[in-house]
Amino acid sequence: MKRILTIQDVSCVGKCSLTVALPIISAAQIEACVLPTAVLSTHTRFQRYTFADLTDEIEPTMNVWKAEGITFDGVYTGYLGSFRQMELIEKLVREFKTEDNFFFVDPVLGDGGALYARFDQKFADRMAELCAYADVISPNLTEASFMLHKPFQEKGHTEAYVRTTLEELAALGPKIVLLKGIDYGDGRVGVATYDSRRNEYSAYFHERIPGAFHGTGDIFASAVVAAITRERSIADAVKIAADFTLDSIRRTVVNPNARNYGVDFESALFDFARKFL
Ligand code: PXL
Repeated sequence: MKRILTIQDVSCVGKCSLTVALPIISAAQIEACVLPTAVLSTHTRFQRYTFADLTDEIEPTMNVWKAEGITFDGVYTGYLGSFRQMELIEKLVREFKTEDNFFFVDPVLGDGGALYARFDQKFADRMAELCAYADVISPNLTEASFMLHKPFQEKGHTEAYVRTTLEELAALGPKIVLLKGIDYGDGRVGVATYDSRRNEYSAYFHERIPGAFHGTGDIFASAVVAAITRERSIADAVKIAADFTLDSIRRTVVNPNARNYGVDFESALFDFARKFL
């Protein structure tokens, strides 16, 4: 069985980060190891939240793994809580990255043109530096615009804009860029992909369901990581992950009593898992 390490927070209530990454990775029959960056009562889009920073645990934990000879088929980072965490993650990658495994950075910073609570431009700049170490990054357009110091454009993108943005993100250092939230104004939304090694561009579009859905970036990233780990191509991984995210949103909007703090990916998990039998 493959083994991956995911580094992000535990939001105790709120369907995001580790509480979605763990079941999704497990459903693809991959061992999921965790390095929690913080424990929050609720994610930071709730009005109130506690935040217990776990930065000091990172180095001792990684030293134990190193001494025990533990290896990973992939390392996947999501929401990070401090500048020092990024420095320690760079160290972890130097220790655990080999020719045969991958480092995936979901540069969680914001959405809808704005940064999440607790983050500022400096944090986005530091995240851009972390992306240099990655094999694959998966920003949305908000995160791309902050990391690149470009104005945010929600809709009506042109092919030229998308290509330039992909190339600018690749210039940060990652081999492959997955850029979420592309909208050519035809009612669909998509993920554009650029493989800088092969100089290949592609895109996958699907129906846009109106509304903002929390945690969908984490669902998408976890599903892509799972599919890559199970040796799917990048194009297949993007399709599997985007379809699963859309399915999760669909199953949420049909429920009139849904609490708007995360989507019902649980209802879509069985169909997702069947792709990895
Ligand atoms: O879904 C991204 C995310 C992860 N973790 C925490 C968050 C958010 C988004 O707001 O607040 C703590």
